[in-house]
Amino acid sequence: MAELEGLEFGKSDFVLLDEVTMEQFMENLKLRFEKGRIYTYIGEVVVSVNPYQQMDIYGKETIDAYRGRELYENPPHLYAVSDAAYKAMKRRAKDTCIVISGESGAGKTEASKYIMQYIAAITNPSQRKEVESVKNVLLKSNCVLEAFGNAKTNRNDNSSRFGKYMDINFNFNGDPTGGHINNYLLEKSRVVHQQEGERNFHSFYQLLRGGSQDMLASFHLVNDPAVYTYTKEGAATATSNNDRSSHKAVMSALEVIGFTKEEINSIYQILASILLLGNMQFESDGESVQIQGLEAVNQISELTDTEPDSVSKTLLYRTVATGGGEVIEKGHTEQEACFGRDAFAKALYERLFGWIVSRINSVIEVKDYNPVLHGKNTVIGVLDIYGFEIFDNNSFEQFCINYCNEKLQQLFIELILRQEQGEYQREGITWQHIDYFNNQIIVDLVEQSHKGIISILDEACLTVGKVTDTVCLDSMDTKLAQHPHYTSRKLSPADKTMDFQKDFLVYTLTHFGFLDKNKDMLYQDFKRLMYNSANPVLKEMWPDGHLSITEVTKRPLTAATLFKNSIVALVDKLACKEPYYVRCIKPNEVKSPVLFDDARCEHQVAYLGLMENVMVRRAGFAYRQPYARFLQRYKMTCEYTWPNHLMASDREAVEAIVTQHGFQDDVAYGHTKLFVRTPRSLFTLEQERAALIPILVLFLQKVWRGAL
Ligand code: AOV
Ligand code: MG
Repeated sequence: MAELEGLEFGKSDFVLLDEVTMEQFMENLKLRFEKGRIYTYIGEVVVSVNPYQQMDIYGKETIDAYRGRELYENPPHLYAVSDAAYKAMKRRAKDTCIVISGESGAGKTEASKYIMQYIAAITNPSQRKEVESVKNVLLKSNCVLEAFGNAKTNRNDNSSRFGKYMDINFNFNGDPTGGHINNYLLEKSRVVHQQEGERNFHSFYQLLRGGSQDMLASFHLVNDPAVYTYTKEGAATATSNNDRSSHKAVMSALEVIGFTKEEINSIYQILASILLLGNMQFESDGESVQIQGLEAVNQISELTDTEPDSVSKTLLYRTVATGGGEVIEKGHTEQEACFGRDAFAKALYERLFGWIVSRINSVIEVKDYNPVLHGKNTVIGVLDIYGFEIFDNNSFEQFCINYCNEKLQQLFIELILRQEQGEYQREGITWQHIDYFNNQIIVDLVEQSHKGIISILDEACLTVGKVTDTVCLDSMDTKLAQHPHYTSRKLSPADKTMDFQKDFLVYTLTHFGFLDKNKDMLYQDFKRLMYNSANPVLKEMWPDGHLSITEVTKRPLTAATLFKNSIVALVDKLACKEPYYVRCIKPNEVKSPVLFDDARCEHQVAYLGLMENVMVRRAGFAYRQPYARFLQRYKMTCEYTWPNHLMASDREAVEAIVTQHGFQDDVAYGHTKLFVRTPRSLFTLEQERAALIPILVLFLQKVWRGAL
């Protein structure tokens, strides 16, 4: 509630707006942003606007102010919801989760880090060593995952190019005992190509700019990203990241987490191999294809602990099983060799990333937990995924990212509704249904079997013979033309309004390279090459490399289907936890701390469904409070309750206050809480209380001085 801050900072809860109109909502949001109040509630949901400047609101003092307090006791803050999630977990042994959403650059990752820092700061007061070490690994893992999974995009200098869901486990004391990280679809195409103005993953630049001369020399690298095909596009791109100091931080984080020297070395050997692969060129004499300059082959074989002959052979040939069950070797065309090289580089990086995550998981995994001995093990999950994004060229990754955001939006709708409904039912209060846009129809458009976009894609990918993106798009156009939320460049070529559609997926499909990315093909030979590496770390990353070509499944699941399955599993995981939400808004496109771009912000407020959120929250009852708490705050405003009431229950005492102020028609009495329909009633009470406080203070002073 607004009680702790003056009204010059606007309303600290949108529920308290006089009227729920977009105009008032935006006015309040803007006012608060301009006054440096970046957080505002909608009930228990935190709306956050990226301040694009360092705020002095995350220090120890602030943490102490929020620790163990209730939401309404302090100004809105991430710490308050973190504490609420933590309290629910600790007091009621509930699994909770904090879901952070918003578009690219809106501040999700920063928020997730503050949340984790807060949880780390308020737990383990007795400083037990094992717990401290778990906390340390959890915090350090961020640094490593950002180095390998984030990159500069045109929307965010430190954009997450993977989705992250982290479970933190707690023992009955409420101290962290471990955790688990799930990662979702890393945008690996970035390894081999970036759009103009963007960079490859930070890790490459960190190695090249921060690695010691000795290290680089042993990897056959020079300290200049402009030399490597995969990093040269981003080499001159200015960013706010300091690659050199980050490299040091990552190296030390890897050590703290518990990666061995050999493992750390292997990680960087793989990065080096990828950079060298990228510079490899092929030439064709019309008959066969050769590698230009064999030095790189030797270097890569040295770095990957494989035979030089096997490396060059794998780059130039593939084994295929003929219809008759015969296994033959087929030479690549120059184009196939390039495709194979890039696919290999991408796969190396993707598996490296996956391996790093599972290595971290093996360190933080909860071991020897005995529920009988230790009580229930509870969990707080923190979800920080890649935000909704539209680029000039949208490809498969944007499709997946945006689909994921649709799924989460749907979960939000469902949970917020369900929660509200649940509360009214528990309290025995009849509630009025609120209608709002349900994006189920869009989710269906993507994921429905047979007629959804993913199905149509898969079908095209599994068809033998040449199906091009264009053919596939035509097939989609035919099958989906009637769908109200489907359009494509062909169906509406001049649709420039796409950015401002409420439903994300109504953007024109330019999706270039869609089919290849969905097929995600890597010749089995590369897998075998890596499986046969003498480096145990590398071998561990390629367990499927032992399969021969005749054993390989002919119809592997496509990338989109795998992604869909993982997101469905994620949603199931979230749905069974008590959710807390942080909804992030990006105030402008130019990273300015002062600019509030009204149109852009309004657009985000609309598609995040924040207005509906306020309406649902106010559906009938804007405000609710347990009887005891209400009484404590307002008892001074009523003669029957001050200083103490003599009634049979707190509820009756609350009824007395309400009746005395004449808003009995504006409330409903639940089993444990009072529900107030319009905020105005409460304002009256607040005003009266505010007027009484100075009198009360005078009174108390007199009592203390013994004058009364
Ligand atoms: P995102 O996670 O939502 O985008 P980030 O959390 O990476 O966005 O935020 C983008 C940038 O905004 C950060 O690098 C900071 O410079 C700034 N920023 C965000 N939140 C704060 C804050 N609370 N205080 C100060 N600066 C902040 V993406 O990962 O692209 O969807 O895929
Ligand atoms: Mg992020």
